Amino acid sequence: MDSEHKTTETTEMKRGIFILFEGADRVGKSTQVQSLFGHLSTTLGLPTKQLRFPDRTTQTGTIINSYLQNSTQLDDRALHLLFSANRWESKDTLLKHLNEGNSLVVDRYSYSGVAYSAAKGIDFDWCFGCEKGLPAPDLIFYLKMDTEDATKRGDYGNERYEKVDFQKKIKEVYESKLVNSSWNVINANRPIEEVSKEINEIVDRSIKNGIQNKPIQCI
Ligand code: DGP
Repeated sequence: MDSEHKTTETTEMKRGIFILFEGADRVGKSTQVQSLFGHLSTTLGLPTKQLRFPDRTTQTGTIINSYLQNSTQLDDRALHLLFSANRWESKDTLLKHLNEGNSLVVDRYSYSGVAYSAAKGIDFDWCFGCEKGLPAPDLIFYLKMDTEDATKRGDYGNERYEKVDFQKKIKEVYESKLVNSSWNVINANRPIEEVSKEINEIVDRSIKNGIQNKPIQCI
């Protein structure tokens, strides 16, 4: 066989996986994001990045942060659009990371936007409309916990939305209108390690089943 026809072994680069954590405040999302990041990057050796929304470092994020800390008043719809813009301005970065083979573990995204605004009484479809076209997650973990148990956790009550009645409404929107059979509902009212183990197993199984082989979808 001449050199032109020699077969060369190539390893095709796979795109990254977009994994999202959603849920009301203080249900343990940040801890689980951190834990899954460790599992993907260290245990599985996959290039992985950790992101969170709102991204408080951008210009929209600065206004959002000021609102969340009760320093700025804003119309509810204007605020919704700002949160949505905060995600849209990351769209190209998200796609770049995924296409370059980096998996993403993301703390909150479009569904938080819809749940928190719809819980204020804003029309659900209007809220959802702003998110249409953003890259869709491959896997969504919804951390489920009784509102009373979440409120007992440290630091609760410092930011604008951390009020029991409002958190109950958010939970209600998630569970009646957003969570569907494609989401992974995780009982977060258990020891951290038990929750992480269940999440890791779901992720491992999804990778084994070729979750990265399908094209990136849009919301
Ligand atoms: P976190 O950094 O995850 O603690 O989020 C800050 C707060 O902002 C938290 O109460 C959840 C809320 N939040 C996150 N995303 C959105 C959004 O898109 N819209 C609204 N209204 N609130 C959001």
